[in-house]
Amino acid sequence: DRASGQCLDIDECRTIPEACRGDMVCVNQNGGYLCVPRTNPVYRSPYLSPYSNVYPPPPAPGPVPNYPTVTRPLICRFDVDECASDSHQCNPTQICINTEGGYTCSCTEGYWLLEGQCLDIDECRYGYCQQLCANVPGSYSCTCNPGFTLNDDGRSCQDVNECTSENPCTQTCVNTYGSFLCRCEPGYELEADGVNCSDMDECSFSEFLCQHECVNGPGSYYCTCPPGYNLLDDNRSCQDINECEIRNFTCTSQQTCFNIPGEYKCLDPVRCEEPYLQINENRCMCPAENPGCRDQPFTILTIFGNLTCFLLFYAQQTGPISATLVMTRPVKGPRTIELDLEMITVNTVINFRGSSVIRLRIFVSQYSF
Ligand SMILES: [Ca+2]
Ligand SMILES: [Ca+2]
Ligand SMILES: [Ca+2]
Ligand SMILES: [Ca+2]
Repeated sequence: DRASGQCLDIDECRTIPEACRGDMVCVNQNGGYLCVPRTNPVYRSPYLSPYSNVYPPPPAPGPVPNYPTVTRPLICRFDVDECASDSHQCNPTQICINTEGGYTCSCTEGYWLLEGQCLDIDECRYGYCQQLCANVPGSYSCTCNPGFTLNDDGRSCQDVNECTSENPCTQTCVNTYGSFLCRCEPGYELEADGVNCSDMDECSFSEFLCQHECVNGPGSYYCTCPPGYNLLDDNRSCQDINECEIRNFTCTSQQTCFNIPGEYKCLDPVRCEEPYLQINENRCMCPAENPGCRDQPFTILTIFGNLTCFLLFYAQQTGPISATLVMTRPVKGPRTIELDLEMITVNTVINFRGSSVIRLRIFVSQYSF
């Protein structure tokens, strides 16, 4: 505009025929124009008259934009998985672990990194197991000695109480650390297998255990006595039953009960045979005036005795009118021995010769008690 000396905008929408074609609408701008769709409401109005000469007031200066201050590098939103895309540099023995913005090379559990290689850790060398250890690539396994079980930690061992689980002993079981012991009740002895108990044959230990007979039994033994004896309170000695004293006999009223070890005898009364006369119950005499008595012993004395020693005898003169009967060798009972001991009396001064007999009847019992 020459009058005002200012540049005026040219309204191309009016001056240029068909500035916009089709469905487009021409919108004049300062220094140019725009073709916008007819449906766009923004530029439909107001339509400024190019002749108004009125410039729209310059826009009021807005507030200064508040730009964010940059304090850290920008983070890329989308990580590249180098492990999946096989674009990593990990060693074949290593495993690739993707991280945000990168990746790391690592070893799996049970391996360690040594000079770029993943090598198996020998856990056995480092005492991972309490007892037995077997190293395997990438791992290890612990086992226990016999008598122990592996704890839940897989490393330590604990003693098995064999006595509670299944008693292996036939009698008493004693648990020990790592094993067990079997014990036997009195009267039993542990067999070589260490488990079973067998009866001890106490009777084989000593022949003096019982006076008469030893009977072995399970876990014990007992003594027996032959008929006619009672077992004493010591459970080993036998004592003769005195049948005569307790009147447990079958002798007749004429007989005399004579107790001997293990039994008794019914003794008939002593009878004197001709030409002897009965002096008292066990003595017979041959009167000197009777011619039939000339060469006979003057008296016969019958004595009963019993012996528990089985011996034979000989007589030994120990003085002018005494002698000792000496036993020389064993005689096995039961039996009855009759001994006639004749004592001859000689007097040369009056030319006298006489004799008397002691008739000994000795009952030898079967046993030495
Ligand atoms: Ca290992
Ligand atoms: Ca044990
Ligand atoms: Ca026994
Ligand atoms: Ca008796």
